[in-house]
Amino acid sequence: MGPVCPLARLPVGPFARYSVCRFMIVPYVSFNGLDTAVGQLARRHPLPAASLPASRATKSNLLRDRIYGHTAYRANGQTGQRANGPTGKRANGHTTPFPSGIPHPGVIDPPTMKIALIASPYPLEEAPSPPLGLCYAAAACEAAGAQVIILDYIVSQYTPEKLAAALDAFQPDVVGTNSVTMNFKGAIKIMQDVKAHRPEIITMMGGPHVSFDAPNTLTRYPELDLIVIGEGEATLAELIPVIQSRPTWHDIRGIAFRDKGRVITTPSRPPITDLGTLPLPARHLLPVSRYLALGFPVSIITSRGCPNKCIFCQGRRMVGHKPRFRSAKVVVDEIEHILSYGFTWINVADDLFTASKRRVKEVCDEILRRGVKFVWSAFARVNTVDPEMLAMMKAAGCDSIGFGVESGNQGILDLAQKGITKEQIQRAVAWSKEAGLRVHASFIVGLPGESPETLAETSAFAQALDVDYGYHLLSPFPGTTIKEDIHNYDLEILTEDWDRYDANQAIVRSSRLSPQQMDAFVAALYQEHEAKTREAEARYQQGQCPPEELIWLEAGYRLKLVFALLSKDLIDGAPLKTRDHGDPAAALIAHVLSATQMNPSLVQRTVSDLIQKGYVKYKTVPGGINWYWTHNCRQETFALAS
Ligand code: B12
Ligand code: SF4
Repeated sequence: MGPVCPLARLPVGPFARYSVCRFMIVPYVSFNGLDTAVGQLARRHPLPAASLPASRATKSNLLRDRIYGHTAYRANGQTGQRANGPTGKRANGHTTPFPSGIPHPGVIDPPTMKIALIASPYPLEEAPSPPLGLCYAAAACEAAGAQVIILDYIVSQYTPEKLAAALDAFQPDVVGTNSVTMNFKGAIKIMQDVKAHRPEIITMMGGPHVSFDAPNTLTRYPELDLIVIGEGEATLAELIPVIQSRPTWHDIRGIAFRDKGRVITTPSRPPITDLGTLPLPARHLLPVSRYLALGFPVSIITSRGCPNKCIFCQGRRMVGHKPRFRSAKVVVDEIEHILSYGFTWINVADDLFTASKRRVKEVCDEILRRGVKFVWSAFARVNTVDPEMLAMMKAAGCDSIGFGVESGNQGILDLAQKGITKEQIQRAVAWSKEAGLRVHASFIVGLPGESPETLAETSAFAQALDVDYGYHLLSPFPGTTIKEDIHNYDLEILTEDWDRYDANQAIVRSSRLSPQQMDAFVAALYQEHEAKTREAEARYQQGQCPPEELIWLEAGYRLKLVFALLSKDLIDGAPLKTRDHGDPAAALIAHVLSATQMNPSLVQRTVSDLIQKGYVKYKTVPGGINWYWTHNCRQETFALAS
């Protein structure tokens, strides 16, 4: 499998970009024609042909805080309960506060520690989906006895004012966030806003970017108190109970912080050996309805670790070289848990799901034994699959598989220590097709050895594979071999502006290739597609699209519209007046239409669909109505224990 999680070129304008994310198979458009793609999303989220009646606002006695604008709430605080998961047991799936096997000095009981975790924004082009690592971190904090909320600014608008209101309402002791490199600057800005508003709050970060840039980050950003390096659960289990006593930080492995102006990095922590001891990711804290409305698949991790040594990969450094597997039972328990929220599409995002054939068989058998019906995709390495494995996956509901192919030039594959051959790529693709799987291939442009000739070779190879494919541009992330040993590779890194580390623009140059040449190569692939998109859009405007094309176009427009509703807080606005429109749904539709200026029929059908599915509801307030996003299918609003 391969990183630079490349990909993700999503249709946005409506389909300026297309995608095959190495880490998630997202709605994409086949480069071989207009026939697919976003249509994949469309089939899962068909738009109704006509508008549906608005659902009634349900009675709520919750005190609403302005956290997601209007949709997060303080409630059940009187009881001091923690939020329960759908099973009624502890939300993390454990009946005891501590997963066994993780060292921990104690829990905070009764829970007095309050932790707000922030999901930092990133763009639609990167396929926003429930933040898995943050949910694992949240579950670990809950297991340590803290009261936790997630403030999700991936699917709601971030403003410092909203943050301040949320902090005032919840009064957290600790605020944490994470980021990849490309959205680090946005994430650290939020930490700065936290400190500016309430200097007494302890701020912390985790995740792949800061794990490999900790001293630099702490030196440059005094507003950040502490960084959790690498895998977070075991560290958080020890840290959270003592986090307010700074001298004890020296004794916690796997963190970095400042002490008297010096950055201290404590000894590293070995990987967690038994993943079965971990609490389930705390998805009950997420604004699930918003993610359902958006419609991307939910990621699950069934294992951690990868023995390979691809030089561009940061993931392998995060998770260690030894694959560690969760049991098939626990994996399918989590799958059922995810499906119980209404999701129907899961992305198995392991670094190397196909590392063990026996294990793949166990997971597939367990899915089939329980009769769990859902569609899923997975990433794989071409030299770890065989026809039998692929057939098992298909039988268990897998419909697509993503391969990190990286290059069509064998010399580049070897230099990148990818450990695969072109023959293995061709064979794996052929087997996958025979098994009935849709295949996605992800390439990296700008690896060591790249030249105009190798680019031409890659282009020909990619086309000959006859699969959906996409290019990403090399992004030498902190912690990767390629960044650390850049001088060995005839490459020069042109910027440390982390905003530009999105793998969608060239930020390296070699003696044989300029960044402009790399960008032009990638752009050429998309230009052809953009031309086709423009033609389709013209037909759409004239009402002349064939049915498949219409589905495809509308899925892209719907995605844009829903993301606008979320990221601009268009639903959670000021109270709407109904008197001019008669009914609440009409008032909302009129409001969205005027805010987005999008096609009236599409707006009407999309908004009606969101209402009909219960993702948005309204309540009557003096002078009008308030529309809001529900929390999930069980909890209309998000209850915070106080
Ligand atoms: C699944 C995945 C995705 C999925 C789903 C992400 C999601 N919704 O959660 C999708 C496809 C959407 C995706 C998209 C992208 N991804 Co991605 N992705 C991954 C992958 C394979 C697994 C991540 C994961 O969930 N791991 C499991 C959890 C448990 O681990 P974790 O996230 O690291 O979290 C742990 C710790 O970091 C820590 N922690 C996490 N959060 C917090 C917060 C606090 C406060 C604390 C204390 C601790 C803490 O505790 C957690 C539990 O141990 C990784 C590879 C990898 N192995 O890391 C790449 C990876 C993270 N992705 C990467 C990239 C680049 C991207 C994209 C930019 C795509 C692109 N253009 O290339 C986008 C950006 C989207 C975004 N902002 O996240 C890079 C990041 C490199 C970097 N430094 O930027 C990685 C490392 C792959 C690589 N290239 O090596 N990705
Ligand atoms: S090291 Fe492993 S996870 Fe990283 S790209 Fe290579 S095979 Fe994939």
